[in-house]
Amino acid sequence: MTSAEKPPFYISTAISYPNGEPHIGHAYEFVAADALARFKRLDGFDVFYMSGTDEHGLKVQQTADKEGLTAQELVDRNSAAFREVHDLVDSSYDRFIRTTDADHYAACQAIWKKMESNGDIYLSKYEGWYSVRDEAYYGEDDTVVKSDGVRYSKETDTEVTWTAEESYFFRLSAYQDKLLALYEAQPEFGAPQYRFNEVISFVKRGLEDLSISRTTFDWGVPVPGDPKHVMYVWVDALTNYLTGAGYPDVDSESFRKFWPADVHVIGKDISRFHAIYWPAFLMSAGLELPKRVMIHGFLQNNGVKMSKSLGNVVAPRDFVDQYGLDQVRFFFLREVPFGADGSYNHEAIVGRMNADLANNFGNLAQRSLSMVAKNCEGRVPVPGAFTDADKALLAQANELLATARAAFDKQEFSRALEAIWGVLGDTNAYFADQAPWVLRKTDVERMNTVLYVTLEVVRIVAILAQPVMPAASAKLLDVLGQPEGDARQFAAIATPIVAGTELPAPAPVFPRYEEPAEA
Ligand code: ME8
Repeated sequence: MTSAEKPPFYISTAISYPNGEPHIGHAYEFVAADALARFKRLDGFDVFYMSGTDEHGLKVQQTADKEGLTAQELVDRNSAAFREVHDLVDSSYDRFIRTTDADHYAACQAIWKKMESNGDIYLSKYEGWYSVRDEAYYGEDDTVVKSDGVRYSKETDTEVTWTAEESYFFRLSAYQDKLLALYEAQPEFGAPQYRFNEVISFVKRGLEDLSISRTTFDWGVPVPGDPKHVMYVWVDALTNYLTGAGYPDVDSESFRKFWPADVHVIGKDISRFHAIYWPAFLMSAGLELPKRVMIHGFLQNNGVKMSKSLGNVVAPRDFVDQYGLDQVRFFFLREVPFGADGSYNHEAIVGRMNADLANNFGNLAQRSLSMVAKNCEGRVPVPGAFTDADKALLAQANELLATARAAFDKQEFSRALEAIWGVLGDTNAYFADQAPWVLRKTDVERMNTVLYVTLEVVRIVAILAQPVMPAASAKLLDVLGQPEGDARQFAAIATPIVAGTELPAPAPVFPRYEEPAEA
């Protein structure tokens, strides 16, 4: 299939604030979105996967001031650090957008004008509380003065400051009913349900118009026709998803192909921006809405929120260096049901590495492949007639694609991996039960059949594991004699491994984690 014939799939992550260092939470989101992007590519889709950095706003400006840099210098330095994390975790983005990119300015100004011509933007004065950390406005009732005399947002515990200035407003209040109608018509617009429900309740409590421009600083996209205002950073940030698709050129091939986006992958702290403001802006501009907003939970270090002051922020690079990239990717997606909050700690990672990867998968592959190397002249053996046990196991392995597809379509990565590892568990039991090392002496044809069936399951699992563990799966597919390209696409699952295929010498793929010796 040429890319023009393939169905499109547009997936995005949030764009990160480059005011600080990337942390594990960012890496987690990149890995999840990347796994889905890879899954869809292997499943025959023409994928556009975008990530990037959210470079404007007061938070970035203030950080730059503190560091004695211009905002541009700060974002140039830190944007690169976020991009490096993508590369570190082998995230296969198609575009890394920076909101300082020229085409993004054009997109922001175009959507602004559309919303304005639809009568949804008016000039007034904003007076209220603003959290620079959250880049968000809060009503007085949503704030509290604590014993230190400082006023905080109740919800996010970040300091708020009084802001009074001329501002353009977006008529968000006019969208309450339309948004509720959207949620009703598309119950999977937001997921998981429990996080989406919070958004719905928020909208039901009533929406106020939203201040969407600022005049007290200039690090932002100028408002068309009134350049003393810059756009509120969230108008600018959300619009990145349109820019990536080619907006404002709505007739372009890419826009026609990729908009509306299939899924925006974001964290729980920014669900309102994505499931309330964003569809409202798009409705106002007369544009189609993304199909889904997938809201993931937060990763915590051993159950404790990561924070600089606690000194428990783990740099993605240290994590990957310690455990290995595929191991980290697997852990992220297997350990925590996507959507829920999760925790990482050394024991949990080592448990997954050793039990799921080294034992259940690596050992099975290595034992069956070494037997084939020694006893079958290094070629995939010719199987005899399949027994019921063989057939049952092969059937289970062949059903995995449908199971994984259904789970990935809902971003339920851990469910897909659980099903795959369930079949691996059954294959290990089968291998132990059939004892091919005994059959070697008593019934060579049966040994060949058992080895064939085992290699076939390992092949299917290796193909399905590619989105989560690209490097290890590729190595396994190499030792299974499966050439790069079509043989590794999901469509190849249905074509069994060919008896007689010559296999290279097997090499272990999943090392056990050994604790470093005490110094
Ligand atoms: O929110 N665990 O940027 P950001 C998991 N610029 N995910 C986490 C996390 C954690 N501990 N901490 C943060 C922004 N995240 C905006 C987005 S999109 C148009 C603009 C997630 O750098 C967070 O929820 O603060 C968000 O999805 C992403 O990391 C970037 O966060």
